[in-house]
Amino acid sequence: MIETDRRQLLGGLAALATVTGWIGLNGDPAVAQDAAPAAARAYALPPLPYPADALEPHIDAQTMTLHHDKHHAAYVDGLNAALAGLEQARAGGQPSDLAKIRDLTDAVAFNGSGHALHSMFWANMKKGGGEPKGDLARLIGRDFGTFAAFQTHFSTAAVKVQGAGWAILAWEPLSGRLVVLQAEKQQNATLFGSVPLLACDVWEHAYYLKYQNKRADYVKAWWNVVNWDNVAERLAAAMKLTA
Ligand code: MN3
Repeated sequence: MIETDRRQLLGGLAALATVTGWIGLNGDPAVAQDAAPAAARAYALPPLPYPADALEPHIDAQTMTLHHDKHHAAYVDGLNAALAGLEQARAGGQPSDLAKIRDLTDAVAFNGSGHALHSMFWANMKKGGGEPKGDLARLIGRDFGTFAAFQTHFSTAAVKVQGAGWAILAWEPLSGRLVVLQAEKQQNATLFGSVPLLACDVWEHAYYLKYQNKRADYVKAWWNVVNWDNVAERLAAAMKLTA
């Protein structure tokens, strides 16, 4: 399988990661690794799917390199550390061994959501941008009125995230519709069951070097690098889920 196809497949799997849990660890579904020791099931940082300067001038190469190599890597490391901590605590066998369960569980949610969202974020972008087509365009029109109305809704959600977080377009399988969510930090204010399709990172680390405090300018520029084909692939996979 050529590398591009493999990445597209992994991108599709990543779309399902939040609803199925242990998927896309090193690219293999968890079912194939049931017998592996915990260390072999550790999460790994996926490579950027394009050169760091691919999204210039909208997102600069230095920001991309730091964002991926330092920030995303830290979420992967934090997730693995938290899971190792839980494993060690369970091995003690006593409730007292789990005294730090709140911190550890919070670390799984924060770092795990950070890893999932960043993995999707890289795949959500490409040089050239464009406009949604097909089912994605039709459902955006159905659920938001027009593409322009959706863009305004999503952009405002992104700009208005309190502190650090994300704007997210997600498929909500209970009602079978698209929704715009905000995530504070990586994991708060989410909607369980929904499948993220497109996310805009509005942590300052995503834009401060080029845009300083002007988050709205970054969000406006970000639309130029949305990979709508990737979003459409995620939607097709998510729509196969039943509530
Ligand atoms: Mn980030």
